[in-house]
Amino acid sequence: MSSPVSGLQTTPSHTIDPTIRIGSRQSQLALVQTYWVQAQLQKLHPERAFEVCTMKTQGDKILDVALAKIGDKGLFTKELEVAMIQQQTDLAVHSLKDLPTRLPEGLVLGAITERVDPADALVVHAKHQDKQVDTLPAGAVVGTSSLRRLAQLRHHFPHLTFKDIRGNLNTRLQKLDAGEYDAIILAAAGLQRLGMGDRIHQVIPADISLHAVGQGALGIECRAGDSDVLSLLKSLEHQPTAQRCQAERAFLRELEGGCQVPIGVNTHLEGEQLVLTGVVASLDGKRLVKDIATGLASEAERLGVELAHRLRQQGAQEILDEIFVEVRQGSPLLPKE
Ligand code: DPM
Repeated sequence: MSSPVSGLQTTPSHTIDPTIRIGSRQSQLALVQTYWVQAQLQKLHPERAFEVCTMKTQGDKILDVALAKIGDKGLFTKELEVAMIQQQTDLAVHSLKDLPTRLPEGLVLGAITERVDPADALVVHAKHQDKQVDTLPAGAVVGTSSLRRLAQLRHHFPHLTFKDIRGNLNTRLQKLDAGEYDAIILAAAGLQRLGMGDRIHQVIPADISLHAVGQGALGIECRAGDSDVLSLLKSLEHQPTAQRCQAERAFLRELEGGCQVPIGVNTHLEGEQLVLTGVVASLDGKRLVKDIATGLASEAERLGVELAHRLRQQGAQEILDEIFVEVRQGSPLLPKE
């Protein structure tokens, strides 16, 4: 075999970069987040073109079944992932907390954006304007479909009643205002991103409820081998958020928790150190194991795994195994439908 003739340029001297196609769910919150990512990319890479392609996920279609019952492996992400694998889109913007900790073969997290407030927020009916989460009356109906919120709140306030709530933010707020619930719990981040931060009545303190893994941050997923998109996304990565979320996701992955489990976290950075708090609680709120691990932020993954092992030694696995059965059998401890 002869080698190629030296000096001959085989790549075309002029290639046109293709438009980058961004996949998104169609919900108002998803679109706000996706258009934000598109605008950031456009600003940082003005020579490139970015286009948004919207699609419905399974989670958007099944609105009448309690979240805890449908299982959660990629409920809000799968269709977006299939589109990337089939080359119909190039990246997908997710609320990081909706993105499973194990991604399909061939896809990676290309960037984690700067986190906004990851806390949960209490939104109350007008008649409870003078109340806080700890002063809601016995029997007050709290709307949530999150087992994490339910288990932690039940632990502190066993006199509250929990009722399932689904639908987008506007629908939920309407149901609350119509009197179906006394209060609802929502992520502060979602309300703020939709310009409804004024509905936040109380930011729930971390000692009452730890937030979900990845809450308040966006995760941008793309094909593992797509070096063009990976390098574009690098410009959106917020390193401190990414380190915190790596620890949180490693913690959840190690406990083999899906999106719908009573597992909560909190993280903060102290110089080079990362502090990770994690909790696992039973549905009746009676058992709650919680611990803190501190280590180098550069070893975030390891820290998450370490904390998971520690909680397991304290009984977290038994609690999680029990919940798995309770969810499958439709336990009366689940939020009422
Ligand atoms: C996940 C949960 C919820 C969403 C479970 C949890 C809340 C479900 C509910 C994994 N995804 O938090 O324990 O209470 O009915 C979701 C929201 C956001 C992303 C809305 C919310 C916005 C905040 C963010 C739904 N996914 O939590 O109120 O981007 O972090």
